[in-house]
Amino acid sequence: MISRRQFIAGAGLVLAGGALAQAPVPARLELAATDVHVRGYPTVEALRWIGEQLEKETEGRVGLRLYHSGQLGRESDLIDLARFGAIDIARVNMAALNNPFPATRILCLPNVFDDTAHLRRALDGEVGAEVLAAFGQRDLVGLAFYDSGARCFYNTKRPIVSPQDLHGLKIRVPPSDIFMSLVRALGANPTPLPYGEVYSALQTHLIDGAENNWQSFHTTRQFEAARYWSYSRHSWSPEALLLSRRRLELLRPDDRERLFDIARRSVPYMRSLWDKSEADARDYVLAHGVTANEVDREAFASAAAPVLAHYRKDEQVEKFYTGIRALA
Ligand code: GTR
Repeated sequence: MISRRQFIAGAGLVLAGGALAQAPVPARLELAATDVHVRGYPTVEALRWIGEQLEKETEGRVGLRLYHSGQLGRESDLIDLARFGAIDIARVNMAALNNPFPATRILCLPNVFDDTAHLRRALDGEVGAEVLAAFGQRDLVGLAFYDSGARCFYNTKRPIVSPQDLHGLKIRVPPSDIFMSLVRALGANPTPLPYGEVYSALQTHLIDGAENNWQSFHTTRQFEAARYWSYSRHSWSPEALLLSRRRLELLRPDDRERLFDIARRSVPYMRSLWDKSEADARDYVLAHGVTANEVDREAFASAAAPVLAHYRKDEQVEKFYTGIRALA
């Protein structure tokens, strides 16, 4: 398998070549796509599907090479690699985009979405379109959103029923100021760590817990160490599929349109995989000894309210918030 360093060195050559040549369009272009998840995870399978459709619909002019399982590094680095054209497609979570792309913040904040159907209506509507367009400000093209379910807390110590139960616990968060403030507002100590390090951090007790969806909890095997899952549903932070604008320019105009269209069509495919795998992941971990409990939803909502109130002082966040709540 190619190492991350070899890949990036190679990409440098491609970029240098691309800068010199400025088109002509190559006879075949293989797009490098990245994901931190393992084979079989819905986002990875959606990328694989995109690759198959691209091969077919461009008659082999465009293909996709998939680097899954975080082979090319952590999400915050992948975003930069895509911006500079060293990779073509990055599938990353909105949390990793919150700091550089303020338009994404509304999608991670607490007390915004009621359920998956509500989230999907917002992503498919005007707010979704505006957030996708905002990626254009920094050399990216927003291709699509994917679901990521409700994020919930899990830990090695005890069931979390009210925010008080989180007090004193070290909880891993993704690289986002929103997640840092949210976990702090709920009374725990936020510890930012890359996704790939969470399993061993739980095993070695560097952290007491983390928060994520059922599928991530299952496929990373974090459930072997963290035996308490608590249904806090504190964020619905979805996934983004981002394309490097530099690399887009290497595609024939009709193939660009094909790629946009295939990415759009991958959304219902991904959603069907997501809906099925959510229940499977939950059943699997519960059958393997994890206990799940409902939380005091009102106590969580009121402890998280100051975080939302703080971000709503921003005009764009407020506009998006009003638009999303109108779809509730
Ligand atoms: C998952 C998401 C990943 C990654 C991870 C994390 O839900 O699918 O892309 O962002 O969360 O917490 O780092």
